[in-house]
Amino acid sequence: MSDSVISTLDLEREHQLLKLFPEPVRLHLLYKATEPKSTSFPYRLYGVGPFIIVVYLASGEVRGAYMSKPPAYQERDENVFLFDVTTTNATKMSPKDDSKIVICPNYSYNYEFGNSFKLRTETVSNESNFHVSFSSGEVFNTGWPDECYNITKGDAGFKDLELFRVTGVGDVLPFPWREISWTERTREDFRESFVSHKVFVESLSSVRVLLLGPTGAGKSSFVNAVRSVMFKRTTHMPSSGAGAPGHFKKLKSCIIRTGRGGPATSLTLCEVMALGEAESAGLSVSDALAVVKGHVPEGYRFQSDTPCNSQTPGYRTEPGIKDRIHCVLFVLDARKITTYNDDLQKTIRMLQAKISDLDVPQIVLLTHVDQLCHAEDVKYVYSSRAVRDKVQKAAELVSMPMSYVLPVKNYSEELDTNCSNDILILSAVHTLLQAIDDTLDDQCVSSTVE
Ligand SMILES: Nc1nc2c(ncn2[C@@H]2O[C@H](COP(=O)(O)OP(=O)(O)OP(=O)(O)O)[C@@H](O)[C@H]2O)c(=O)[nH]1
Ligand SMILES: [Mg+2]
Repeated sequence: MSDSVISTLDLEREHQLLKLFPEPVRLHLLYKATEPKSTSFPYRLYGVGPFIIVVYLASGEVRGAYMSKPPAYQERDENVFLFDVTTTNATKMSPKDDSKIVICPNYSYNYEFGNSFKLRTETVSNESNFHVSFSSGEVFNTGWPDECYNITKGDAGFKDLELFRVTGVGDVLPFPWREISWTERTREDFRESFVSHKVFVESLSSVRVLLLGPTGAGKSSFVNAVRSVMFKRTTHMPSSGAGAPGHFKKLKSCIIRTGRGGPATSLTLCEVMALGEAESAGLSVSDALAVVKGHVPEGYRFQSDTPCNSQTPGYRTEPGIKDRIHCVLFVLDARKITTYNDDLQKTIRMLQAKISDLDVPQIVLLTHVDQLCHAEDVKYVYSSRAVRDKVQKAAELVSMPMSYVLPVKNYSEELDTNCSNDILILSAVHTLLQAIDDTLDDQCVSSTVE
């Protein structure tokens, strides 16, 4: 069928129709009755299935049938279903009878879906004539009234008939699960809103975001990625990807600047020792909480077996609002989300519960998504089924809604930044700052009320 032929199926109905399939699918138009140059209908039904036949009635109703394989003489198709589709809903119905195709000796083809939907086609001089009949019949319970249409004879009740091939779409979903505009304009808008962002509380020039996660998850790389976006070229900090895994053991705060040598933005990203994959290893829950509350001095070297306490040099006994952590970012590797061991999951859940008690917002950053969706450009992350599944798994792991999980790709091997990746990183920064603003706003309102 030529590309210029446009289906009668509008986008809303297509969207509803696609929902009838458990797996993501795409529809390819193979035949359209009102297109004069169409090849005959039965000919189009050969080859690889599955197929759907869609009948458009002048009343606005759209009905049809699905066949899981190309029809063969008198052969049953166990997976056949009938459907009704509106702009807001699609209903699937099973014909209780076996669906069968009857090929008559006089070269007319009958496609029967139980008694509910019958389609007889006759091809004369390479042109197909149709006779369509719908019947509810008590046994079939489709709710369809008994109706018959002779299609090519210009029956008043009939508008069009189309045949589609249904194909799987692999990793790419027919509709993205999060909307974002991947333009240069969006990148500039996000950058501008970040540069001009002012913390809601006047006494606070910068908010502190703590990155918590297992070793190799991409904590240092995220700090690096945010700096790279602002510097408009990839930057490399000694802590990112360098040394043996888990070598980073200090509390290190990085003020993000608007550019190289530029003024500070309102964001400070704080790194600490990685969370251990065994209970006794890595950053302890008590040390993590001490950092969140603002007790731990900059540069403090963590030790798994000795917690930071009031005897630690530089320990802040009465931390102020500027010493505290204003948001915790759990950094997790999308490739490992289903294989993180029980000890790590337990630590994350324990931290979450205690951090919630401190009224500090928490967000999940899901890294390495570029290695899941095999897409060259990260603008496909929100159309990737694999990424969506991992976002869902991450949300389940931390018992948070999916909207709190932000997929990113950190700059790792590239020398230059690029628009889509910058947008993904800047949108994560935007979400962080918004979550902090909302929490501070809420805290200010409650303290005023008290
Ligand atoms: N492809 C890809 N590689 C990444 C991504 N994030 C990090 N990496 C790579 O993963 C490795 C580990 O990243 P780091 O940023 O050092 O991890 P970390 O969480 O800081 O680990 P520790 O400092 O050991 O706690 C490095 O080689 C990074 O280049 C990502 O989103 N995509
Ligand atoms: Mg690191």
